[in-house]
Amino acid sequence: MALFYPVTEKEVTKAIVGSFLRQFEEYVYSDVIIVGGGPSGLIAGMELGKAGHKVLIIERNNYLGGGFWVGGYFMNKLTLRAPAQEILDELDVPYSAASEGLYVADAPHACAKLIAATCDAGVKFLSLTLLEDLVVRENNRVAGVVVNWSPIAHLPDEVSALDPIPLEAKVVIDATGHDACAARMLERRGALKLAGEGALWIEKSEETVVENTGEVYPGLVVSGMAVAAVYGLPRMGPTFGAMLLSGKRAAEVAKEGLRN
Ligand code: 48F
Repeated sequence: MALFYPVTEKEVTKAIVGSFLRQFEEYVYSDVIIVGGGPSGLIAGMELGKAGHKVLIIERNNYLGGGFWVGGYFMNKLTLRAPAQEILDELDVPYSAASEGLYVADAPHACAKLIAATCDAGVKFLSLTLLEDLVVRENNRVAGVVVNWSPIAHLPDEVSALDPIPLEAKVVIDATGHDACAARMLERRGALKLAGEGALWIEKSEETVVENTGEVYPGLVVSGMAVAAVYGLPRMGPTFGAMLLSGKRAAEVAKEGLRN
């Protein structure tokens, strides 16, 4: 008597393909597409998903979490300044006080819980998927993303001539971190000018990144470190409170966009 139920290879492959394609077809149109599955993109997705919106996160890597797996250098401890530890409470992540107003958590624990909470909120993901361009339609409004298989970026030209495909959304959030990839697509066409990130200054960076999180172009919201790249704010370095608060703010701005 075998331990497992008898299922053959073709059934396993059919289950993967069928399940993926059904979801892919459903998500060719979403309320919100978030580009980048780092901390700010995940939090934004979690909030929008909890509010009942249909959300797709596009991530070029085969794993989610971006810079949230490691605190800084090679050390897997995250720091957050008050009041951002309240989000760790929401996610049920343990942490300790390092000094007044400064908290430390285990990065793998926090990252895993954030990914799980985003999944629990109903958000769907496309992995190994690279943002190649934006869909821009009537009234110069961003109306979706153009994506391709991300390994294509590392292939020689002769084999990388694969056409990408477009996906539509009512709102797109650029949560691609320091690269600000979606905003750069608009800069490439002269529609936006990016100031580029400034030198590191934690306090100034955290305040101004959260403050400036918002719609940077009709239909395009920037979140997380992409905000610093767009507005020329200082870089933040090894602390994460502003990523979480910026993601929350991006979700609020996106909700406003969905209402209009
Ligand atoms: O870099 P990332 O973690 O961005 P974030 O959410 O947080 C920044 C912090 O991690 C840290 C910091 C402050 O503490 O300075 O760096 O703003 O996550 C960005 C995600 O976007 C993906 C990338 O792989 C990462 O997971 N990404 C970047 N470009 C693309 C992309 C692209 N063109 N297409 C798809 N995904």
